[in-house]
Amino acid sequence: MIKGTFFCIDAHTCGNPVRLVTSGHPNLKGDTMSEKRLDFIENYDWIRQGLMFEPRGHDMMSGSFLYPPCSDNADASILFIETSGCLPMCGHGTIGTVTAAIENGLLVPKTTSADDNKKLIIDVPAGQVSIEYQQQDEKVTSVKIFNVASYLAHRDVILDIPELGCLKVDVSYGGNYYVIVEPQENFPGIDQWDAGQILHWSTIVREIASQQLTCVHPEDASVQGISHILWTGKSQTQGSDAANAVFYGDKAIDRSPCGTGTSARMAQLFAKGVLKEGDTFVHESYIGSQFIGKIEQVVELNYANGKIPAIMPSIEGWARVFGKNCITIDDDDPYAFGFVVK
Ligand code: PYC
Repeated sequence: MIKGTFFCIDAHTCGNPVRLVTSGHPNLKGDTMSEKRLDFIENYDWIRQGLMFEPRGHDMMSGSFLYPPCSDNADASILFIETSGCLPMCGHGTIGTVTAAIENGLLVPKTTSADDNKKLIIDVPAGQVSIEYQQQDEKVTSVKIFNVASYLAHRDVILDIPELGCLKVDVSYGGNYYVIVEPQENFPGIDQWDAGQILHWSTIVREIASQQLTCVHPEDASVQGISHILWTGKSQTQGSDAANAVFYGDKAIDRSPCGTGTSARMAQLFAKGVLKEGDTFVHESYIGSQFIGKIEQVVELNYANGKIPAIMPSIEGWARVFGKNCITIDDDDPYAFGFVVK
């Protein structure tokens, strides 16, 4: 028996996939995207598994559903799906979703003034983000996201990694929590490691960091846990300020510079005095594609009984749509809900 049929628009943002699901949405319970995300995880995760994992997806697959706005001021809401789960926020996913949705007439800005043209407000599980996009004829040429408040959660933590040695890391939030590893004695930099080494050590670093550290968002406890590892090293593309390789899921290295990772990295560099309000930060992916990051504003987040400094980052990038397809998830198929080859 067929469990679901899903029309999808396939795109990539600076090299990383975005599958925008345009029909077959489950009706989710909740008033906010944070509540709707929890309902999806509890009751509809089979849709994510079927659409993201092999044989319909692959290790890097990532996607989204557009929903009506949850807030009065918003144009739409996005639910993110990925091989790693349902992210609270995804930068490359937002850029790809906005590009595919605008180009296909699925999203039209509520233009109440001339200034609102090509601007959107989107509810996401991690909060609310604003968008400014550029368009030439029917093509969206760039999307800038004004992301959620980002902050350094743990500083200079030592992780003892068997067979590698100690690593000194930071943990920073940019919509997801990232362990950030800079070049040091036991890690020469991403330019010196191949993809196999990054994948191998990432799962171990994530497991040890998760045992040792607690990461819970101070304003929404449903946003928690270390899901991503951001390794840094020398850049290869002209104009880049820094390079990174973000690990997620079980076997993925982000092909884009990673929007939430770039936000987390800017928050870390701000907290360590390397970047300041107003600075731009061109961030390069493992394949050399670039996002332009900027520290738009410095703010404070409520934390326990006090306040901690945070930044309001923006990230700008591009996406290209390359296909449309109709995917069924049929109970009759032994691989209806996908598999991962380890
Ligand atoms: O762009 O935020 C991002 C992202 C998260 C995981 C993969 N990409």
